[in-house]
Amino acid sequence: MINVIGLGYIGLPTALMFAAHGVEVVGTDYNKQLVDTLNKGKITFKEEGLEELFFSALKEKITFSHEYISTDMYIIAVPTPYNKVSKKIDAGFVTRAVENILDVCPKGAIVVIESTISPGTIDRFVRPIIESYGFTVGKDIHLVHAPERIIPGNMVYELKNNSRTIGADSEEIGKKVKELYSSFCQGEIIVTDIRTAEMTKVVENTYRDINIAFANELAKICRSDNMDVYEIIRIANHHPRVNILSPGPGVGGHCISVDPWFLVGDYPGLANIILAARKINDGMPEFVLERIHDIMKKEGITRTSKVGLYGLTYKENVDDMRESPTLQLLENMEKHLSVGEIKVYDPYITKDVVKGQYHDFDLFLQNVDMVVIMVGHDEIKENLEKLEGKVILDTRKICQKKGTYYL
Ligand code: SAJ
Repeated sequence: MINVIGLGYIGLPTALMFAAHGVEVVGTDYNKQLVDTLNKGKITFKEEGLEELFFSALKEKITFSHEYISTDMYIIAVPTPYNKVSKKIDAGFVTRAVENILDVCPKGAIVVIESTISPGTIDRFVRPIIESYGFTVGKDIHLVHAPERIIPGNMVYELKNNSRTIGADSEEIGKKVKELYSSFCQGEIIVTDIRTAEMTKVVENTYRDINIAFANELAKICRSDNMDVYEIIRIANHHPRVNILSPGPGVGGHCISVDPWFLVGDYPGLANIILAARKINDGMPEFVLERIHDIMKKEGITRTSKVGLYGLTYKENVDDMRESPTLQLLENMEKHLSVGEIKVYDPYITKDVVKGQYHDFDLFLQNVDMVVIMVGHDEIKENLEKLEGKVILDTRKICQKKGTYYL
């Protein structure tokens, strides 16, 4: 039996996947309301294929609780935010989960940490806790780091098909955990040591952040000298060894915009490209604001209230707003004391979260002259004809209509 700690974006699909493949699972979360919802047979967030997975898991052995149980295998999937000032990891959720496990687990238990952690987190924060309980790591408790790699929007597929990394102190434990994940994972499972696994995960997300920053910097260069960045990237990517990602309004989400900071925080003076990339990507919402300003002037739009931002989530077809470029843009506007007028709409966000928010696409469109496409949800892709007559700034390059403005 395994106890999965943390039933959020990673923990829930993982718990369900194990259960659907015959592993007995108890899913634990300190949020009682979330546990109640799951126990009532309702899913807690939208994700392609998650509901089906939920129902097949429910047919097998899975229960949800807000308590930790005594078993010999734990999987921790709790958040690992970073301290906004020091840029270092805040490992508080992970360490509290480990303490709660130590209160109930038998000797010999394996504790797998799936949450993304900066290199050295297990050495610095987790091993000392275990020792303070009088346990010996590697004998009484075994530690493993098996970082998740799934992408919101395609989680269920990727959970099954991606390859994975497992970092363990000994080959024997690594092998045991590999066998467990093999119950559903069809990708290659690579066993290594813990520090390598920690670093590899952060490196993967940092690679993507730097690549996106490069695309964003190219967008700015091309804008300044009247070149088409999309055409340039398209052609460059025909080179067999070039693969530049797409420019956009900024980088959101809880991973790519967060993990590179761990390296900046831990290796100041060494993490230079990484820091520059973070700054470029964090500066994109401001660049979009400048574009809006220029286009308004050019088109004779004098009131911000006639401008509408389409999309509040950090990317297309998900309901996740963490670190979203649109929220960053609105924050920037607030700094300039000019928030409140601009209109906002996102089909995935049904609650009121910002001022000037609409919940009906047509009504939103009726009230604006200019639409800024911040997120390329399918809804807008399938309804581009509704933008007829509007001034359009498309930060995602999804609209081919003549006269559309881009980054
Ligand atoms: N973005 C661009 N241009 C691009 C691609 C993305 O501007 O060409 C933006 C997106 O719009 C979004 C942000 O970057 O705002 C991040 O989105 P994403 O789809 O690239 O990644 P995430 O954050 O949803 O998921 C990532 C994935 N990591 C990698 O691809 C290396 C996923 O595999 C990880 O599991 C996840 O982070 C995580 O939890 O670490």
